Order: sequence, then structure tokens, then C-alpha cells
Amino acid sequence: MKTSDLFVKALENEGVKYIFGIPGEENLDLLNSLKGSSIKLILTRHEQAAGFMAATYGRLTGSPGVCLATLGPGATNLVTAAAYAQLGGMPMIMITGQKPIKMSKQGRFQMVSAVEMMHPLTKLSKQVVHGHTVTALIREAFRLAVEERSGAIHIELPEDIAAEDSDAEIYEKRIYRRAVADTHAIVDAVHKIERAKSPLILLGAGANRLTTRSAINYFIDKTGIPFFTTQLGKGVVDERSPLCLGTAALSSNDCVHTAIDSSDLIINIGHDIIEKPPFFMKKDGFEVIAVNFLPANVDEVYFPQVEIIGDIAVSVTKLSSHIDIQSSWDFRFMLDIKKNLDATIEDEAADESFPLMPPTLVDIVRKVMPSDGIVSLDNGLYKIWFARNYKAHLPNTLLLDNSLATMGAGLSAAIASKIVYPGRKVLAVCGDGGFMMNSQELETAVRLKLDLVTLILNDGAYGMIKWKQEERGFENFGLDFNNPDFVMYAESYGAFGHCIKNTGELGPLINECFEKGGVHVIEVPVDYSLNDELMNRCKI
Ligand SMILES: Cc1ncc(C[n+]2csc(CCOP(=O)(O)OP(=O)(O)O)c2C)c(N)n1
Repeated sequence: MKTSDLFVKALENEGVKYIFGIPGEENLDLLNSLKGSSIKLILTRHEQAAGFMAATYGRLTGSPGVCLATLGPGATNLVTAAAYAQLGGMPMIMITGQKPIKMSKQGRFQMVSAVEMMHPLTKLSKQVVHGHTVTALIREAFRLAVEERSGAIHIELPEDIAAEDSDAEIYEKRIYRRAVADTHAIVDAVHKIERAKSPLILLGAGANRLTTRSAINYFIDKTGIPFFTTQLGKGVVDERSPLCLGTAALSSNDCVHTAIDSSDLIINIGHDIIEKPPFFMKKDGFEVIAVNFLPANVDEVYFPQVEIIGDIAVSVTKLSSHIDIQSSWDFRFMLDIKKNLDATIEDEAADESFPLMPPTLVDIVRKVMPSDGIVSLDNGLYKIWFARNYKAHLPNTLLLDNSLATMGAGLSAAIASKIVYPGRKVLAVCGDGGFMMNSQELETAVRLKLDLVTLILNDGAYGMIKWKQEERGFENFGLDFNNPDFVMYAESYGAFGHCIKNTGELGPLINECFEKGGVHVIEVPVDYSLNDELMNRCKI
């Protein structure tokens, strides 16, 4: 069989449904093989966007998302997406083309060493050098992409190898069990938790796995220990729970840190240091039990005293079965803080001034989105507000990136979400800066006939950096820009464009857009001038 045909058959065998990307001349054999396959090609307008979509597919489904690009410039355009998947722990396979390796066709035209370039950004980056090895490499790529910590893989398929014949056989897809934790670690942890005065649970990115979620819900129900989340742990347990203290949107000095500092033991389930720290450990401060798939990376602000290393679901289930509820546990102070925080958030959301204040915006979005609706955020100042104020009811319903924290991914992640869950409402929330980094994907959304609503938060600036600039006492300089007319811009793509003129309009308009269907863009003027004041209001 032709190697490119075999390549596609091996992808089908792995359950691949979509390939996101932009083919080049060097992928033409593979493209032709895709034509007769069950895999749908999702053509994008930038490889970076294709990578963000594939990574998001991996994030939502737990199976690797696949993207495709040509050699040289196509491959270099995938770099940010590779880092996004790798740091975010999202399983993704990138396939790039290359000139023939057995003969020189055009000298070194367009050639960069994509395999080497991708090494530091992936778990594996490899060129296929013979048609015979292709199926084993694909099996290994899919196995490794999902092995914890999951991440990005790069396969380069040169033109001549794609075109040659191969007699390789396809390897059966297998599911492997993860290693489980040592019993001594569980016993140590149980003793520590039982002896603690005010233990507190932290849910991080690694807690967001299918089997893990139910084990954690049971542990919290059984023990009644309060919990807070990192940005990537949002929604693992319904945040409407009376035990939910909120999200550590910042690393220190945020409202939730008063609760964290009142605890003497944090049970950290699934957070690792790639995500922005939810707290800083100090000598003589609270202790930490780390429950994760892999050992913790120790540094000056993170040095857990006990580690439970192995499958998180199994570890948490074992903790649940060994632990006895202690009458000496005291959560009163933490739960008082929660009441105060909830009341402040509600109070702030009542502000109807225009342009919109961030807490009002988050409140409006929460009210219009159903529990299973997906809000996909780009990166900007509003992300902190969504992380802190948006109560996620279900896992993966607030998609944000707190590891690479790249701008430009919000719209692409929303498109991938809608492809994965066509029956659910999907809303992208982007700053005017981040939106313009990959706004061309509006055409992809319109071409695919998706029902999608995008909010563009217009402050005419890179607001997040402006806030940091002010915080550090620098003068306002170098961060303002002009925007296109977003309504006309959306319409030029065949999307519907809207711009709101008062705060009360936004909620009903989002609902109307969802009802009408199609791709909608809503420009929302925002006011960040009181950001500091608002952030400090709920501190105790
Ligand atoms: C690709 C990329 N470039 C730069 C940054 C640094 N950065 C973080 S937030 C931000 C400003 C975001 O501006 P905008 O999208 O308009 O959102 P706002 O903060 O104004 O709400 C910048 C420049 C980044 N995170 N990613």
C-alpha cells in the first residue's frame, strides 16, 4: 500500500475524526489519501489556529487532536500551538511535510529542521524515514500523547516517503492502565489530613480527567472538606457547591488567599507548577500533600511534604476509603470568607454602568449560558475576572489557558468546541487585542456553518499590560491601538455583527444570537479603569 494511504488508515485506526490544518505541496499525497477516508479535513486560515483547534479537541475529548501543515513556514506557524498543547497537557499530534529525503529537489528552499525545532516543545518529534516504520510510529505517537502528562507530538512525513509503497501492518489500539500509588504514601497522607485543623482541597488541571472527577466528588461529599481550584481545575466539581471557596485567579493577595492562609494543610489534587501558582508555600506555613500522576517539581515556592504519585482517581478513592471524618476539623473561618466573597461578587455584578465593568460582564455571561454551555476565553485582563467570578457547573465549560497563556487562541478553541459538541452553546470571549491575532478564523466558522457567538471586549488597548504598567507605577505608554469597525468586519466575513450601546442590551442580545444561529460577533465596550479598586474590594 502507498505509505500515505497506510498513514491515513493508521490514523483512522486510532479513531481520528478530524484533521485541522493547511496542506502544502509536500502534503499532497497525504491529502489525496485523506480524500477517500472517514477523516474530515477542517481547513483553517492559519496553521496556528489549526494547532489551537487540535489541542482543544484533545483537551475536550482526552484523545489526541490532529493538525497538519507543510514544511518550513507551515511548520514554524505551529510553534505557538505546540507550546500551548505541551504546557497545557493537551494531547495533540502535529503532522508536517518535508521535501524528499532521498534526493534533493529544490536545494534547501523552504527547509528548516522542523524536527529539531519541535524538540523542546513536544514529547516526541520524529521524521518518518521509511514507509515500513510509519504504523509503529503512529501507534507510539498516540500512546505517548495521552500518557500523563499528556502533550504534543510532531511527526514529519517527507514527500518521497509518503509516495513510496509500504508493507507495514497496523498496530492494534490499546488502552494502558496507569501505575498506582504506594500504600505507605496514602497512609501518611490520611494521618496528616486527620490530624490537621483546617485541611483544604485544591483542584488543579490533572484533576480534570473523566474517572478522576467522580472520585473527587465522592471524596468531597464524604469528608465535607472545602475546596478551591486553579484556573485549569474549574468545573471539576460544581462551583455552586457550598464547599467551593472559589478560584485562585492570582497567585497571592486575592480574596481566596485569606482562606488558603487560614489552612494548615492543602491537599493538592492535580496541580503542577506549569500552571500559574495558586499560592506560594513558605517555610513554617501550611503543609501540602501532592496527589498527582507524576512526582512534583520542587522549587522555592512549592515543596510538598507528602506525595501520592500514581493514577489520581485510584489515589483519591483510596484516600476516601481510609479517611475518618474528624470532629476537630474547623472550617468556620473559610466558609465565612466564602460568604463574604459570594456577597461581594453579587454586589459588584449589580453595577449597570456603561462601558461594562468586568464583574457585570461575567455575571451576564453566566446567566445566559446553560450549565453545559462552553465559554472559551482568549487571554487578557478579563480572564482573571472570569476565573474568579464565573462559577463553572461542569468540567471544561470555561476554557482558559493558564499555562502558556497565549493570546489568539480563544476563537479557535471555541470553533473546536462547537465541532466536538454541536448541540451545546459555545461563546468565545476575546479582548480586542487577542481577537485580532486570529480573527481570520471567522471565515472558517462561517464556512463550516457553525452556530457561534463571539464577544470582543473593546478597550482600545492591551488592557492587561496597561493594568500591570499602572500597578508597577509606570506612566501610561505604548499600549493603546485603534480597532477596525468590528460590525463591518464581521459582516465582511458573512457573519452577523453587533455593537451594544448599553449594559442591559448584552444578555438579551446573546440569547437572540444563539436563537438565530450562525456566526455572531458582538462588540462590547469595557471599562477597566477601576480594576484595582474592584479587585481589592472583596479582600478581608
Ligand atoms: C501571543 C501573546 N503575546 C503577548 C502576550 C502578553 N499579553 C498578555 S495579555 C495582553 C494584552 C491582551 O489584550 P486584549 O486581548 O486586548 O485584552 P485586554 O487585556 O485588553 O482585556 C498581552 C499583550 C501574550 N500573553 N500572548
